Amino acid sequence: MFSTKIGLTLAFLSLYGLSHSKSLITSDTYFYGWSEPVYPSPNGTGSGDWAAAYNKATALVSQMTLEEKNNLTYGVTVTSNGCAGNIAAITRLNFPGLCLQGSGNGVHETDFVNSYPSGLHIGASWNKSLAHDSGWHMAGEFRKKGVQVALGPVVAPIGRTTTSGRIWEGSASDPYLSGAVAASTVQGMQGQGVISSVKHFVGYEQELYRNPTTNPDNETVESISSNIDDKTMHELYLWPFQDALKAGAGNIMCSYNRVNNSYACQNSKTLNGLLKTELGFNGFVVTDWGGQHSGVGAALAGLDMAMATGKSYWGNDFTKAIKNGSVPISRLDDMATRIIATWYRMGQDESSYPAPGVGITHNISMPHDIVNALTADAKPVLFDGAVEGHVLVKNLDNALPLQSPRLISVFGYDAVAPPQYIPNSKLFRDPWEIGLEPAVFQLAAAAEIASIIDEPYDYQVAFNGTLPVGGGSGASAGPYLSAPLDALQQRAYEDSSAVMWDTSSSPSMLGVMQASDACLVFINAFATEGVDRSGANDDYSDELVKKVASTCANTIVVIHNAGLRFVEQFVDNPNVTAIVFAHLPGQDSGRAIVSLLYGDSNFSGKLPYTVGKNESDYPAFFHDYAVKPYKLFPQSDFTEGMLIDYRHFDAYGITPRYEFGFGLSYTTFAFSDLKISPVKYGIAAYPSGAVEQGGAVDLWDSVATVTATVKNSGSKAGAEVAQLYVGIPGGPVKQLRGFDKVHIAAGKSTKVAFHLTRRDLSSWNVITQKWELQSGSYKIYVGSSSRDLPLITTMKIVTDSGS
Ligand SMILES: *[C@@H]1O[C@H](CO)[C@@H](O)[C@H](O)[C@H]1NC(C)=O
Ligand SMILES: *[C@@H]1O[C@H](CO)[C@@H](O)[C@H](O)[C@H]1NC(C)=O
Ligand SMILES: *[C@@H]1O[C@H](CO)[C@@H](O)[C@H](O)[C@H]1NC(C)=O
Ligand SMILES: *[C@@H]1O[C@H](CO)[C@@H](O)[C@H](O)[C@H]1NC(C)=O
Ligand SMILES: *[C@@H]1O[C@H](CO)[C@@H](O)[C@H](O)[C@H]1NC(C)=O
Ligand SMILES: *[C@@H]1O[C@H](CO)[C@@H](O)[C@H](O)[C@H]1NC(C)=O
Ligand SMILES: *[C@@H]1O[C@H](CO)[C@@H](O)[C@H](O)[C@H]1NC(C)=O
Ligand SMILES: *[C@@H]1O[C@H](CO)[C@@H](O)[C@H](O)[C@H]1NC(C)=O
Ligand SMILES: *[C@@H]1O[C@H](CO)[C@@H](O)[C@H](O)[C@H]1NC(C)=O
Ligand SMILES: *[C@@H]1O[C@H](CO)[C@@H](O)[C@H](O)[C@H]1NC(C)=O
Ligand SMILES: CC(=O)N[C@H]1CO[C@H](CO)[C@@H](O)[C@@H]1O
Repeated sequence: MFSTKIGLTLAFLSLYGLSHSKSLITSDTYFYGWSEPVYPSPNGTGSGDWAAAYNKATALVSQMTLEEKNNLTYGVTVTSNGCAGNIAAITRLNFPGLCLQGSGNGVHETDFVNSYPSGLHIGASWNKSLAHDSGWHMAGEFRKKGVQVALGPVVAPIGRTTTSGRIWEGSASDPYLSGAVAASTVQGMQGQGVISSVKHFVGYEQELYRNPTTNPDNETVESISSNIDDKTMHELYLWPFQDALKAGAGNIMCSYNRVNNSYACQNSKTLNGLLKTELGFNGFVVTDWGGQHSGVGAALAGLDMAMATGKSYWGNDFTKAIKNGSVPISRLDDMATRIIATWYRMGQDESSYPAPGVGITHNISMPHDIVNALTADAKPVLFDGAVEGHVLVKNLDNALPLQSPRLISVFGYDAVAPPQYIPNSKLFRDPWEIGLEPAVFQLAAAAEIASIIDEPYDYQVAFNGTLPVGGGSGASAGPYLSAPLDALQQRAYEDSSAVMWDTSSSPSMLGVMQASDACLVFINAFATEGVDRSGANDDYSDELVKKVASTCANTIVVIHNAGLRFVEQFVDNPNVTAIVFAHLPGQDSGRAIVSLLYGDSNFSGKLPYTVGKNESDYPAFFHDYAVKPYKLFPQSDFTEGMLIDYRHFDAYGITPRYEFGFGLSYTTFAFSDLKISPVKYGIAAYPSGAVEQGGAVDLWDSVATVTATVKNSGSKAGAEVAQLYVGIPGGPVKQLRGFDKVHIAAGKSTKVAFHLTRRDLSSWNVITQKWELQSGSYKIYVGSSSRDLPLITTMKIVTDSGS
């Protein structure tokens, strides 16, 4: 039966001339998964609050010629701006064209814009308002620069592959947290009228083999295939996209990888099926840059726009495919309507919206052309955001906050500003574009090459200065960079205290001044697009910490980490009194850490991933490498299903070093008074509502409300992230299904409420192809982390199909 299905699929694929279909036919024996054909591509319906935009779009598209409609679907190269992608204008109809530009933490590769905390940093803040506000301010800058489509936020990779080079662009190794952050970010960004491109759809979990390569025999090696079962797809990988769609996202970027052996930008099951039918997507799908692998096949499978150019598959030739009937004209009409409707939906037709690319120059010799998008309004969010994403995991005998130290000593390459800093993002440009970049990015470029030709590499540290952001297309550089040592010196000036530093000696040459009240060691863990990390700790940095701790009894370690960083080499050392995961704070890095270290601000961040003790604690620590025996078709079987990160630690009884959701504060919190509202007896097991963007509307109906009291039981004001986990019958031990970050004054209490929706409490039923509430006992846990859950109870649900 399996092979019959494949045979049918293959017949279908070859009928439509999908690229690589020949390879599929000769190599089907090793399939872990195959991708079900879902055709035809559904028209955008304009459901819900998209109706008015669809009416306008239909009217405009009906006036377009074949060539005009076609021109909307592919990128063109322009010299008048430096946008990453451009859609040409249709001047006859007053459509000015579109500028597409990265990324999720600031406007990429341009001047006079801010560099916001990265996705992982926002994830560690567990603060939805912050996600919204930083999205809103950032998008204000995109808008001023004339960007219509901002390429972010990132929800894939989610962190299945622990060392993936792009984990830091997304917010959490958990679908619920990732989805909540993405939804708030989309609302913030689109509130400015900028189209948010939620990426990368779907199953994009490693950099190795993300794109086709050529092997030494000059054969094409296809992209990695993420082979994902249907239940895992819904409950883990699709989940955060669904939240972003519910929040109104106007654009989805399809990813480089294959899903079940079919390229994600021409996979009819994921695009036509999951995205456009099940989730009722009204906007348009754009390829990741260069991610198109067929013309007719991709169009029929649901792709709407090709970037950066349509040269290889669409372009003007696409009109021929329409004329000879390979692609129905209704598909092109739908592509054009989706694109134009999204443009109207965001109000980009208004004359106040800046012209495409007006402020994006790629010529640094033309400063007079540059639009200044900096405003004082963004400052509080840049600073709060930088503060809130720091996570304090060890604080022995209240080593922190520092108590009016007389002398502090500062160590580590990560404490200082880099030797070169060019605000127009040259510093953090794609690592393979070498030139003005400091050497670490050249090292990263070498790593990119090494990863393709299968040689060992070990470049996971940015040695040339503090790390405010990761590398690649998600990088951004602000107007300045507050480095930790600079901010510490400013503090010493204000406090009339002393600071000494040695940030360049190798560990063996380091000496500590005996009179130091505290020794701060700044290290980092670098990651960039294009390369997966070779591990989660490096010997040099570990040695640095150990050497300082060997002579300083109050050693405080700050790690700017673009993903998991192990701390096993020094965590138990009693002289290491405090450890901070500082993530990627953006341009206000230094002043934020100083505010925290000195207690002007309190730590309130929580880990958005699990810190284990060893590589073997994780189900997929390194990228998949399964080329042989498949040779030209690398495969990544997601056999762990739902069990990534804490779900895996729970399932296998592994004790983490620091669990998901963990983080200390300068005060303490106590939880009490758990209450659950009664659930209707005999509630329908399945949703029955209409499908609008985001899926069946009643998936978001509230089924139960859980409340609890959180008390600040310490002596300082602070903020706590109350977390709710649910054990769904038949599912993982527990899954995050609610969180609420609240400020509480010392000694005071506050009530937190979690509204559990039908979706929160359902499992994906692969037979009925619906979300299903389970009849049975649900476990409900509330507390301060995934392993500190003092409030536990059960909630019984009886559905109309159970008893
Ligand atoms: C991939 O294959 C698995 C196993 O056959 C199936 O459950 C899943 O629905 C497929 N997904 C896609 C997107 O084709
Ligand atoms: C899309 O709409 C057009 C025009 O109404 C129609 O001809 C076509 O059949 C529709 N396509 C689908 C898949 O429903
Ligand atoms: C379509 O785009 C091509 C390439 O940019 C351009 O030469 C042509 O004039 C455009 N056609 C129309 C009708 O706008
Ligand atoms: C969440 O972020 C917003 C916006 O930056 C900030 O005003 C608020 O204080 C933060 N909330 C908590 C509880 O930290
Ligand atoms: C590799 O293959 C391409 C096209 O298939 C060909 O143009 C090129 O000359 C080949 N290179 C070598 C080194 O054989
Ligand atoms: C129709 O045109 C497309 C694009 O030029 C081409 O790829 C395809 O082979 C053509 N099909 C037929 C049946 O002529
Ligand atoms: C950049 O602008 C300068 C000054 O107008 C000009 O001389 C130079 O040719 C431009 N460079 C590029 C790459 O366009
Ligand atoms: C960057 O750091 C490396 C390793 O320490 C060093 O070899 C290189 O000279 C540094 N580059 C710059 C520009 O400082
Ligand atoms: C801790 O620091 C003191 C110096 O203050 C040193 O004598 C001692 O050996 C250190 N302990 C460890 C475990 O390194
Ligand atoms: C994990 O365990 C192996 C085998 O004991 C060891 O070689 C490795 O260093 C450990 N990794 C870490 C991060 O401690
Ligand atoms: C954000 C917050 O709660 N900050 C408080 C941190 O604690 C100090 C006292 O140590 C308070 O003054 C801040 O208001």
